[in-house]
Amino acid sequence: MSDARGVHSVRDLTIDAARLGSRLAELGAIGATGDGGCARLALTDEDRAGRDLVVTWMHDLGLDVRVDGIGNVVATRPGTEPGPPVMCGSHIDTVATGGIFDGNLGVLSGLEVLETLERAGVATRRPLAVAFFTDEEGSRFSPDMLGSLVYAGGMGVEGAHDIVGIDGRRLGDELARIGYLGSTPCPGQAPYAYVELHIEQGPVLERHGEVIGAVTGVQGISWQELTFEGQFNHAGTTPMAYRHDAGFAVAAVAVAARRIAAELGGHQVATVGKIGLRPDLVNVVAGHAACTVDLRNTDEAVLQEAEALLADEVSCIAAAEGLSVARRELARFAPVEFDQRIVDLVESTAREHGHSVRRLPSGAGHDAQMLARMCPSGMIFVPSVGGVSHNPAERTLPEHVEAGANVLLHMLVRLADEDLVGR
Ligand code: HGY
Ligand code: MN
Ligand code: MN
Repeated sequence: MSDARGVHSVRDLTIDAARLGSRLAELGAIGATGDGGCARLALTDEDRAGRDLVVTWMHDLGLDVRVDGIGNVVATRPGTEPGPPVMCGSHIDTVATGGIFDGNLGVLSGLEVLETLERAGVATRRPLAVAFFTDEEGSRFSPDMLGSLVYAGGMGVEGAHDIVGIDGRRLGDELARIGYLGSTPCPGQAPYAYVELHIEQGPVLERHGEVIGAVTGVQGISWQELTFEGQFNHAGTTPMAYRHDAGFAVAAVAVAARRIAAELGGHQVATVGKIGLRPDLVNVVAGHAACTVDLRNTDEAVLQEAEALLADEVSCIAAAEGLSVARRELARFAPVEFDQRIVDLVESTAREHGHSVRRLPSGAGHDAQMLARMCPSGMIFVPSVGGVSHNPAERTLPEHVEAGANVLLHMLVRLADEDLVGR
């Protein structure tokens, strides 16, 4: 590590918390929802504006900025030696009730680390890269983690371009419309290692009073859309025994999903987050209804059991109400374990800097689970106030933001300078 003022000074190097905080606020103001949150669904005009702002900051820092065929943006600071970069990053697209930290923290902290090193005149052996990946949320275009999935070679870019969103728009057309249909080939270059800083989005760290989470892995994710077809009919004249009420079916699915999660217990979660009825009028029995079901578990076998139990329930509901039902898979990813050495490094770096640390799995999906297909990957969590996320009230204390970004700084430098034999 060549450092103008000696190796010891890098150990004491810290990020500029005020600069990071003001960038989180500035990016959070794009797509602001007026209640402290922001809405920047993937490939919308708001997403474009957020992308443009972050890319401007990347250019201002003199980074080599590349956009690939799915709109992923990777900005690289050269090392003193050639070779694959140590990469950090996350996403800057949000859900409709998004906060300003989910994803944004990892991208802006990575940018902050590179700026801190640049201003301190500290070079690293390996290049350092900070990335934001397209459509991590998957809310508009499923599956989630789509950009990093394509980056890692888990889906072809042409197939991804043909995905149709919940608003009927084609992903490739939207990518071109916002000017982020890039020319850098997919899959992307495999990094030397990948580290993602992210808010926990759950209550564990706060409940136990810890500051840093050494994330052991990501739980399995199963998203599906169920569409029921029944019979439109008059709400007043149709006797209950004569109805084929698709609206009743989606409500029954929500109740069944909740009951299955309770029966399986443990980490099992189930969510019916999206329901649509047609004609969606007070005095018409819904002849058409669609809903989504999000099932997750850290244990793949139990997740499959949850899927099977739900499938049985759906068949019974449809048969009893005289409905047809169609099922469409929206996302399906098995649980992922992170590289043990990276998890250990999160823990040791946190302790070296005096932070309490806990190992825990991630309940949310993350780009790191896709990068783990191509290089040693891991995540740093910081606490979410009240365990709340995907909510305008999403918040992480400034001192925890600073702690997480400094752990990221020292992990990236360590990985960028280690001897290959040391891996
Ligand atoms: O759904 C998730 O876990 C993430 O927010 N994409
Ligand atoms: Mn996220
Ligand atoms: Mn999210």
